[in-house]
Amino acid sequence: VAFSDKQEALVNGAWEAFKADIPKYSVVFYTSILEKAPAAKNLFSFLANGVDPSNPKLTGHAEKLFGLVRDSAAQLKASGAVVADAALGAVHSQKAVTDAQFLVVKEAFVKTLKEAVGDKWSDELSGAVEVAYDELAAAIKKAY
Ligand code: HEM
Ligand code: ISQ
Repeated sequence: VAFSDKQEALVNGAWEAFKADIPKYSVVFYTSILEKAPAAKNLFSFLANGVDPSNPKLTGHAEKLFGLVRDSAAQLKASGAVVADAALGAVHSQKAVTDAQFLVVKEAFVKTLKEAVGDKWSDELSGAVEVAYDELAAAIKKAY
């Protein structure tokens, strides 16, 4: 998938907006996931006591996922393809993560960035972050 300098810059800008308040946006992210998929609570041990923004595991996992999508955009711009760690594929295949679950996380991810970016949100930005997420998800699933 071809990815332009502009698209990469848009994804980087969204990442910076998320990083400006990771606890706040982590709450938006997990709350959105749990609304659509309450069973996700059982997948992540750090959600056992609810969505607690002072739990470093909770924010750390969110930061890692958002950072990987940003890396995905950089890879797309550099080479037009995303390669995921074998370990990343292994974790998700072991947990038998489904396409439906990838979609729930994607929707929560886009919603969170929309809130973080505020009035700088655009169709072009939405499209760029969606492509970066979808290509990363495809790279993870390749390992199944
Ligand atoms: C673990 C990233 C989608 C469920 C991980 C880890 C990473 C990661 C980096 C291992 C390291 C860590 O624990 O921080 C991603 C990315 C995704 C994605 C980039 C999308 C592009 C999903 C989806 C689900 C899921 C859709 C299902 C709801 C899990 C589970 C673990 C995990 C259950 C193991 C957690 C644990 O027990 O520590 N993911 N993930 N992931 N992921 Fe994902
Ligand atoms: C999927 N994989 C790893 C970490 C995550 C954090 C929040 C939501 C989904 C995730």
